[in-house]
Amino acid sequence: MKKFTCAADIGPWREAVKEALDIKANRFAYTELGRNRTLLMIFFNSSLRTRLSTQKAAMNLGMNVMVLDVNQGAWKLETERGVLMDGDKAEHLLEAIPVMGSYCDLIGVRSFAGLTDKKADYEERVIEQFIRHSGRPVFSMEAATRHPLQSFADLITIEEYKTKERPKVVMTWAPHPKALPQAVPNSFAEWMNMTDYEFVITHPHGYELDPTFTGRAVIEYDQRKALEGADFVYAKNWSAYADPNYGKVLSTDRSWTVDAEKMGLTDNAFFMHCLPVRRNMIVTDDVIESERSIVIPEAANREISAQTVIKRLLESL
Ligand code: AN0
Ligand code: CP
Repeated sequence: MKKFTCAADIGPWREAVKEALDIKANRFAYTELGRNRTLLMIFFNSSLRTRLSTQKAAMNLGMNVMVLDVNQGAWKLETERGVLMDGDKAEHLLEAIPVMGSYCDLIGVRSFAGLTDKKADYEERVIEQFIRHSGRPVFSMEAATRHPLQSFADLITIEEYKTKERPKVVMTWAPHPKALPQAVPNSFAEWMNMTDYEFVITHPHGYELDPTFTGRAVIEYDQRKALEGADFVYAKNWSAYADPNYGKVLSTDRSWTVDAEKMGLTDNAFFMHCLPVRRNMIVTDDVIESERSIVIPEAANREISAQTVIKRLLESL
């Protein structure tokens, strides 16, 4: 594997999950693989899980790890070519990227959608420049349109907890006060569409995602109907994708919050969320604290998805 930015990069999903579960059972089996290799993690946005789980995964493989928070202590970076740099940005990504590449063997990048220029976001201009100019294998730690390390961890988690061959998985939009990217729901849909699970997406009108990602999913505007018989409920907020409202919050309607009454419509479903989650906006305290909530093991599997991906990237060096 030479890069990891989307579902296709992982190849056959069952093999990937099997490899991940083998790693989970023996996570120190490959401590020589990363010896004298350096991972550089670059964050343009905040993180708790991605930062810690990816660093831990690299350490499990014997790697050295460097972390750069671009917005804390580095020069402010210009990302667009052709700009007259007479403002507050002291350095261009086109110099910064090959310089960063010269200090490491692998690069992880977190760069969220700006949510103002849909074309720029969906062209993935930032991570694509890293792929083109760093000279190193690059993996996404959430880019503008996808969060594949999260989706891979989600898939591993569903495979661990499912009790039916083809579970019903329902991804539901839920309210949030701030505009969030579509990366997590796009990516979750992309990974679910690789499987043969029953997959339903529910959201209010106006929150339709890019059909390239939703693919074969059934779109159901009635949240209660969507939840009937669900085995997994995957809650997430996202801002509007469709024009002219790209990147906007259209509703904070709390009738979409996942609560115990709604979980009662499911087939005793497990509750999932990528975290961080705003309690009583996205999900009520009692649901996230219930015994059917698997948000903590889901987050723990981020170490496993990252280790599987970094292992494969190291093997390609
Ligand atoms: C981010 C998002 O929705 O993309 C990161 C989630 C992993 N969430 C927030 O910014 C709250
Ligand atoms: N789920 C996830 O990626 O969390 P962080 O934003 O804390 O990394």
